[in-house]
Amino acid sequence: MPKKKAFITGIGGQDGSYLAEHLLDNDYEVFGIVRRNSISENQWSRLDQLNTKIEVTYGDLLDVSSLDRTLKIIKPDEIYNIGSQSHVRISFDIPQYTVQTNAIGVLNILEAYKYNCPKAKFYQASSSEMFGNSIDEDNFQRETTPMHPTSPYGCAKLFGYNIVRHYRNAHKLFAVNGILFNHESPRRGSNFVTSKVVKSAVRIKAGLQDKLELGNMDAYRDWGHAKDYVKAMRMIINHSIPDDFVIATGQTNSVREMCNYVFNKLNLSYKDYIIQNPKYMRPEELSYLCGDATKAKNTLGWAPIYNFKSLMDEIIEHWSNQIDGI
Ligand code: NAP
Ligand code: G4F
Repeated sequence: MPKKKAFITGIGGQDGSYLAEHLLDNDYEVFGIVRRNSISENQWSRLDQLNTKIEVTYGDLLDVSSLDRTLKIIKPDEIYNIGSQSHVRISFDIPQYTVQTNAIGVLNILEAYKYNCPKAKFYQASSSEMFGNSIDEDNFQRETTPMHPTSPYGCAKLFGYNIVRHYRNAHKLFAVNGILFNHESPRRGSNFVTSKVVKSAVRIKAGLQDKLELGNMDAYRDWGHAKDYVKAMRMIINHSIPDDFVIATGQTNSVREMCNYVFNKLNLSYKDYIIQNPKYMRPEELSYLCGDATKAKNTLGWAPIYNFKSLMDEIIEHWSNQIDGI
C-alpha cells in the first residue's frame, strides 16, 4: 500500500507541527509550506525534530501560483488548511491582511484543490471565534449555534467556513470544517494569553520580571491541548461522509482563574503582579466560550486526554525547564 500524502499549510505553527508529527506516526508522507517572511519562532523552530522526515517548501495562501504548483506536483490525499493570521486582537490592527489570508486564502486553496486534486479530502481550520457572543440556552456553543463573530478574524473565518461548505455542496468535494475551541501547548505563540501568563509567571518567580500587563481578565475560554485537537482533525477528515464538527473540552475558565492557577502553582499570588493595560483590550470582546463536542464524541469517538489542569501543568513545566531561554 502506498503511503497517504498529506499537505499542510501553516505547518510551522503550533497545530501544523503537532499535526505533522501525528500524521508521521500514522505512516503518512507529510508535505507543507512556510512563508518566506515568517519570524523564526513560527517558521522552522517547531519543525526542528522533523526536518528530515517532512518535505517543506516556501509558499503562501496569498500566492495562488505557489498553491497551484505545489498541489499539482504533490497530488495529496489530504489537505489541511491550517495557515492563518491567527491572533484575534491583532486582526483589529490589520483587518485587511487578516481577511485576505483567512478568507480569500481559503478560496485560493479551494480553487487550487478543485483544479489539481479534486479527489483529495480537504480540512479547514475553523474557529469558535465565529460564534462571537452567541450562546445556546444551556450555556454551550455547538454546530447549530448561530454565528455572529465579534472580530475581523472571526468574520474572515466565517467566510472560510461557509465557502468550504459551499464548495462541498456545489462541487461535490470532500471538504470539511473543524470548529475548534481554544487549544494551547508549550508550542503556543508567546502573545496568546496562556503562553504569555505562564512565561511571565516563570520569569517573575526567577526574579527576571516584576509585572505582567494583561487586557480583559474576565473573559472565559474553553482551553484544550493542541495534541488532542490535531487527532480530531485527522478523524474529521477521515470520517465516511464530509461534515463539520465542534471540538472542545466542555470546561470553561476565565483568564483570571487561569492566572490564579498558574501563579498558585509557582507559590505566587497573581494579584501582586498583574496590572491591566488597555493596549491589550479588544474593541469588541468575545466574553464566553464553552463548547459541546457531543457530535464528535458520538460520531468519531473523539475525546480529549488533557483537561485544564493537566494542560496548564504541562505548559508550566515546559517553561520552568526553559527559564534560561526566556
Ligand atoms: P499559529 O501557531 O499562529 O499557526 C498559523 C500558521 O499559519 C503560522 O505558521 C503562520 O506562519 C501561517 N500563516 C500565516 N499566514 C499565512 C499565509 N498567508 N500563508 C501560509 N501560511 C500562513 O496558529 P495555530 O494555533 O497553530 O492555529 C492553526 C489554525 O487553527 C489557524 O488557522 C487558526 O486560525 C486556527 N484555530 C486555532 C485555534 C487555537 O486555539 N489554536 C482555535 C481555532 C482555530 P507565519 O509565521 O508566516 O505567520
Ligand atoms: O489567547 P487569546 O489571544 O485567544 P483568543 O482571542 O480566544 O483566540 C484564540 O482562540 C480562537 C478560538 O476561540 C482561535 F480561533 C484563535 O486563532 C486563537 O487561537 O485570548 C484569550 C482571552 C481573550 O478574551 C483576551 O481578551 O484572553 C484575553 N486576554 C487578556 N489579556 C488576552 C490578554 N489575550 C492576549 N492574547 N493577550 C493579553 O494580554
